[in-house]
Amino acid sequence: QIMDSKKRYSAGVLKYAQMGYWDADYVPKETDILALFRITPQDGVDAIEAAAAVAGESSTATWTVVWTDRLTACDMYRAKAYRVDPVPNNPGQYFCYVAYDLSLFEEGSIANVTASIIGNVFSFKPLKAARLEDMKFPVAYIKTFPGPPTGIIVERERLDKFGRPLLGATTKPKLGLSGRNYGRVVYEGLKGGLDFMKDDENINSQAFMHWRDRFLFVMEAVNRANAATGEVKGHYLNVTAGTMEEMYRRAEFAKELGSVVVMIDLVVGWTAIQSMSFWCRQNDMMLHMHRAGHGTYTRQKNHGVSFRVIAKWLRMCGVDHLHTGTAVGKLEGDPMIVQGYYNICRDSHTKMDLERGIFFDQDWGSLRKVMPVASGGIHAGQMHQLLDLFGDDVVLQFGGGTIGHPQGIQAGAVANRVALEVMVQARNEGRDIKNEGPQILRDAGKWCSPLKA
Ligand code: CAP
Ligand code: MG
Repeated sequence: QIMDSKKRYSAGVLKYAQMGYWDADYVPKETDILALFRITPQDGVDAIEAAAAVAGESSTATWTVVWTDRLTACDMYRAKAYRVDPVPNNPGQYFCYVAYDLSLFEEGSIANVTASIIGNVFSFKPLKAARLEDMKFPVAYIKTFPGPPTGIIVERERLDKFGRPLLGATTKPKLGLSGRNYGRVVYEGLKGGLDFMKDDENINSQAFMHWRDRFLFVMEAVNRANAATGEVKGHYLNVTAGTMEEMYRRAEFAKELGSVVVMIDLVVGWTAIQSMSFWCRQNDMMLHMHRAGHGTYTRQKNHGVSFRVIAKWLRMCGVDHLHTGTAVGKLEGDPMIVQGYYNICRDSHTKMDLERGIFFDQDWGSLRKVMPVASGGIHAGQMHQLLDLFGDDVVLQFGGGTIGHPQGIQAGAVANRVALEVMVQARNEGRDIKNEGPQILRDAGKWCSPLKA
């Protein structure tokens, strides 16, 4: 098989196993970084050779042996593919496990991790497709990241809200509102009973509403809603912009206005995320992360990067909130797999759990926990399912499911808050909310007309 594949590809391409990037006897060290790739080798390419190539190209190798290897501690620096298993029910696909020595990576830099692990291999000719399914980081490496600036426990203390999920909503329409009208939507949602309102991923500073207008009207709405309800509420002000300088400027203004939280989109990139996290830590602010764009590389099951890996990287980068999926809403997501993402955000120690797509144990050291955010096409009628799937430490976010309410925005917020409160109460009384949920909601609808509507 190796001879055949050599014929198919230019000389040298598939010598990686021979070059030392495959070692079936290798036992990963406690301090190694591990990666699990799902690879689909080209027809005729041996799976072990392909796995060795992945290890090679994501660590030290190029397509041929180079003299200068001898000037380095190459035995240590070579990543080792050490296990290859066929993927059940997916002919032609293989899980390949690769171990990397810790000294290959700069401390505290996801940019550096990604440049190695996903730098070259995804367009590598001997593979039809490749997907990074999971990674394991040693505690020694985890400890080089400061992690979430606020975390779940401190967030709840600052909000003074316990024992239930938090409620939010994305302001809609996504684009086009003026600052004043935008502020009205925020006030109505918060006054009606939501804990947070939120900017959408693509609202930055457009002609119809410059960012300063938005920030001013939004914070006026937040302050009025706080005064009217006696609760601590917030709005995720999206500071995503074209340069770091501009993002800092917007974040400073948000802080000056008394906001407790700022938001960025995943598309700003790893270094920008770590920089904003650092800023939030310095300024006692929460960082809300909208995973805009992730579907371009997380959705396909045979190619790209799994969202569980993205969630791990983001917890290390240090975000306080992370969009992690709903399983029941408008966007793609298998319930068990989505629960796996939630575990990555909230566990102190994530256990291997193949049903939830978790391939490795992960000790999070003392990194704070990320509050997962369920968002995307959800509404009050699904409250029992959401509570059953995700428990209390989650923000349930209903954009259309608040602002599209037939009786208005405030009524939409009331419907969500009442649905949540009755469901939490029923659960706490030991009722089977998964099955009785719809009836519990109908009963509450008898005395709450927004919920009934
Ligand atoms: C939701 C949302 C969010 C998605 C993103 C939207 O609005 O504002 O961007 O939740 O997906 O634009 O679709 P609705 P995810 O509540 O009106 O659906 O959270 O999975 O990253
Ligand atoms: Mg959105």
